Amino acid sequence: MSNLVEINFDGIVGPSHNYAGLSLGNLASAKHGGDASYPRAAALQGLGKMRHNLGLGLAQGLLCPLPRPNHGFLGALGLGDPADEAERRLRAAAWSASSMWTANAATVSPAPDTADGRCHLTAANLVTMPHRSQEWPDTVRQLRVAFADARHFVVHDAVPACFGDEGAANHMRMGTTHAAPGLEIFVYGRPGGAFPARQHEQASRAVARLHGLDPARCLFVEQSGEAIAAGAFHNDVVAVANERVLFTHEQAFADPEGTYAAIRAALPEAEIVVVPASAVSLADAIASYLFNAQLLTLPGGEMGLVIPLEAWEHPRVRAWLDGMLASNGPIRRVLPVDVRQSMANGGGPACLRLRVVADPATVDPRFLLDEARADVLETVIAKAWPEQIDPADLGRESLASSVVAARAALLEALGLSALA
Ligand code: SUG
Repeated sequence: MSNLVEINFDGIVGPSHNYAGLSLGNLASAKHGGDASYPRAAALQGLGKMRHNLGLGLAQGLLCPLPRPNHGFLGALGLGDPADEAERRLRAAAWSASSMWTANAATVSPAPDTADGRCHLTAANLVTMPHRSQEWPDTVRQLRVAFADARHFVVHDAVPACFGDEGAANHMRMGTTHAAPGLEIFVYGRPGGAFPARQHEQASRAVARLHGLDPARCLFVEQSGEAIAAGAFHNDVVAVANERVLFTHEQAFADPEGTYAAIRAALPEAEIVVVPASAVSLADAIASYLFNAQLLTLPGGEMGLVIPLEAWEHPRVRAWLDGMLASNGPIRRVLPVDVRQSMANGGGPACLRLRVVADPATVDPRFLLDEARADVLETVIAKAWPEQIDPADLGRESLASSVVAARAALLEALGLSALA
């Protein structure tokens, strides 16, 4: 009997975590570009979130950092001299730990949704941002180890680079339960605004075809231009769904009423919780990352919202959350977590995880977390992760060797040295 549950695969924050200000349209990345970063603290915060969710009784997975600095990327760009300031951003790109945001690793269609009854994953090409465009070949390699059982999983290469794809951050799945056939909602942006629209409609349509989805259970929805212009570089900064609930800002979609109507037509049980701009403006939503939350079905059946501390501490967001909890809505618990190091680069609790509905027994167990494995990770991170990185350190040989050694120690501790 298969036991389909939602497993959240969090990216372990890599040892080269730094603030290089690389993501145009991501306000936090721009604001913190040039700051010192604290990779050890960042990875421990991420691990703390994983332990938090494990403690709620939920299945928890992990994905490992990718090899950095990426010498292949540097070499292909002809970059050699670490002293050349003009090339600073490109060099920083080769050091980016951005694969920690595994919501961008792939788009996932669980087995109940697909024509062949297997769970399909398509790696995201992430072509809009140079530092992210180098992720997918290594991501695919890792996904093919974690989800190697071909009876249950299919891992696809990224779609062609002419169509930008940012993975699950622009994809929502709704249904009566995780194990029931779902409605898959793909959210794309239209270019031409102040900031790049990273998700191309044709990438979403290609993923839906590759996964063998039923067109009657797919929606392709345009993200609102004003949300992108306000800093919602991914849809998961302004909306999140879980089972029958959609939790969204009223300005998330280009046609909000049409979107809600289409969802209700496909899923009559849908409950749509809309946060009005009069209570929480788009600017407040993006500064606090209220929607970059993990909306989770807890073992008791009620839903909990794992939000960043920044949202809990924001007065207008807190007022709205207090009102929501006092009402009789479907979200019964609010659970704040500290992921401040990731937040300063625009990555909240939801960015740090890739959702896969699957039977945990079909996943390579080295990618599943329990308390004992969390202890092992904590020991390796505390010992091997650099404490601090100043942007000027990027390119230094001594830092490169400690970053490489730290990742190697992690892979060894997990029995995953083949990924080195
Ligand atoms: O792609 N930040 C990431 C944040 C990704 C958030 N993911 C989701 N919303 N699902 C990005 O913009 C910043 C890197 C820097 O500036 O150093 C960065 O890549």
